[in-house]
Amino acid sequence: MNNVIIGLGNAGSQIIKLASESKVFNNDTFFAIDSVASTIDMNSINNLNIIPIISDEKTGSGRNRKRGLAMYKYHKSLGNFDDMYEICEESKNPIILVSSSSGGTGSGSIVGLAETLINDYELDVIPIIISPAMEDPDSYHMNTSDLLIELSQITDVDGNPGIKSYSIFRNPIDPDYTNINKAVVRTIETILGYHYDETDKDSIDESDLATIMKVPGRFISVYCEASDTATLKKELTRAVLSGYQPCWSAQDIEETTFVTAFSLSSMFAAADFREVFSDITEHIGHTIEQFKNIKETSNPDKCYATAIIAGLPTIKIKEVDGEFKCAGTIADGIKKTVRPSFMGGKKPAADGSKPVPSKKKKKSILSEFGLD
Ligand SMILES: Nc1nc2c(ncn2[C@@H]2O[C@H](COP(=O)(O)OP(=O)(O)OP(=O)(O)O)[C@@H](O)[C@H]2O)c(=O)[nH]1
Ligand SMILES: [Mg+2]
Repeated sequence: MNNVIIGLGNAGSQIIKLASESKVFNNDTFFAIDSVASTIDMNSINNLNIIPIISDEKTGSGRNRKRGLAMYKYHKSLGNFDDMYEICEESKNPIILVSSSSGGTGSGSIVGLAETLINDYELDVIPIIISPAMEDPDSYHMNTSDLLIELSQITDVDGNPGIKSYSIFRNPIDPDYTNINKAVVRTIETILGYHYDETDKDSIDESDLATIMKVPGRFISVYCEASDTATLKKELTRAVLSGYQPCWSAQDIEETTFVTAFSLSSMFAAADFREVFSDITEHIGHTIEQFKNIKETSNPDKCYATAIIAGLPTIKIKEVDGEFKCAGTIADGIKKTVRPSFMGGKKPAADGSKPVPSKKKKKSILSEFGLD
């Protein structure tokens, strides 16, 4: 059985496209669902399944989540997802869903898809949400709040919260998404178990990962590689404490029960293990479970590690005042001028001679509209 990974909207589709090009995945199935067929170039067509959800002549949802959800429902009613649902049913549980929160297509349709998979097919889903940079416009943040609320309201067939664990990335201000998209792909590889080498020392297996992924709340998951363990330690610490997945706060340390899974593959992994993760563990409080995978390798020039920290609270959202302060008219705040009476008199003739007063004053047409 293989995994199913589904990207929605532009951000979701771009990340899925990158994942489908990764050599790490093994026989997994990738779907990209977007309202713009051109999101994915034709070279990707062999690796991933593209499902366009275009409803009419207008492409995209223009950051309109309701429209994104409506397009999902419309295409669902046409049976356009039936093959995908069937593959999901036959695959490993959970199903990974990737979308940005800020747009319309992905942020709207992911709610409908998650609901369908959870309720109609009784599957688990793990949403990986790309949230906006703090500096992004208010509308991005409003869509994010609405998405997170809607996801939290999905219940399973027993009435329990439908989404148990999830991951949230925060986009950089710089719209070059190469690095964050790579980081998302590595997170998916890690939670699906692709970076744990077989070992006779401590090991993380599929059932351990299943346990970690059932821990309610947000998780942070990173994979790093380096040529030596000192550099690896720095990379890992940076990725966990100040990476694309927002870190927990000092207050969260008091209020959170952590579950961790750390893996290290290096020449002296057993001896180096504690040191490599020491900066991270310093920031972790009460831990109910710790999983480890320690693999000693024969390559002195390459080491790599993963860290999953689960059970975290959600991210701090930028709260936006939804009131739209509507602009006034074209002349808003501009006062009508009052002219001195001499400015309203007849202009001198072009040759400089004084105007000759007419004997009988003719009433101007404009006087009817208030002008003398
Ligand atoms: N990390 C990442 N973010 C992206 C990418 N493409 C767009 N974004 C961000 O995603 C947000 C917009 O979401 P999109 O995924 O483009 O929107 P959509 O789901 O296609 O919805 P529409 O509004 O209908 O186009 C913005 O914050 C973008 O900066 C990407 O490839 N990677
Ligand atoms: Mg789009």
